[in-house]
Amino acid sequence: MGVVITVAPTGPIATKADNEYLPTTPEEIANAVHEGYQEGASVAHLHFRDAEQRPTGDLGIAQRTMDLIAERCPIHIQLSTGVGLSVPFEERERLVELRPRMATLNPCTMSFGMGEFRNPPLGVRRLAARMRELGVKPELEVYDTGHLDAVMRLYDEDLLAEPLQFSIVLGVAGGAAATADNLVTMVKRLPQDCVWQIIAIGKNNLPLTAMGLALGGNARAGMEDTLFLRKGELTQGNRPLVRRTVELAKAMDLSIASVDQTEQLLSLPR
Ligand code: KMH
Ligand code: ZN
Repeated sequence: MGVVITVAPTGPIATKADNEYLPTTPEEIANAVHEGYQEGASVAHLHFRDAEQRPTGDLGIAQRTMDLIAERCPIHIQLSTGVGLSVPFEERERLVELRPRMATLNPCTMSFGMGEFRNPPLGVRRLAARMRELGVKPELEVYDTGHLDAVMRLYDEDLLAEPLQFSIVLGVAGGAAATADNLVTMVKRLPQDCVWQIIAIGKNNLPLTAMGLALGGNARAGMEDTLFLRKGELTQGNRPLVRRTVELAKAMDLSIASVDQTEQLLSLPR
């Protein structure tokens, strides 16, 4: 039924000083998502910023952005509960109360560059249970093999409903490196009948996205994962990154999932 393309317009780290085209306000993020949708994305993975471009879990900013997106297109919303390294877990987890179709669930605390990404075991369990209660589908972000084991423990504790939906995140300093070998190792260890995509951070974004597609995964594109279109060339917004990923998939003779097909492919709760 096709490949699910996610647009991730803004992450937790970069600012406009790194790339002036990075969207940070609700309007800019909504416009970037709309452009991604026009290019073929059916899921929008969202982080938010305050007026000083700092990552925020502010529910008002999140709701306003979601409303602006809904005015523009019917793309499925996936909120990041990762939010940003400076935001306490207890603020991050509140975002699921807005009842997006999906939200990320990061199973483990880890180093993240020179910072710490705090995901305490009890908090992760509380968040997983709440997401199940609200019918918010978790996207399970695994940055190393041990994170896969941690997710399967949550599954054994009946905190996750099938089919499990994974993002294999490679290239974070603190997680596994963005190499072909690591991707294959992680893919081999995924449970049967799960849905997955590669999130390749930084300079190996393009080749690992291609590998993910070749191995049967979905794909994500956007300025959360890379600020460059190619070596030395900053991307002028999210549209070129999404367009390139869609072209890549089509060149591999894969079709692009529509919003309706994505709902089925990801088994999104009603
Ligand atoms: N940018 C990712 C590597 C999440 O969205 O839940 C980490 C992240 C997690 O932002
Ligand atoms: Zn994210």
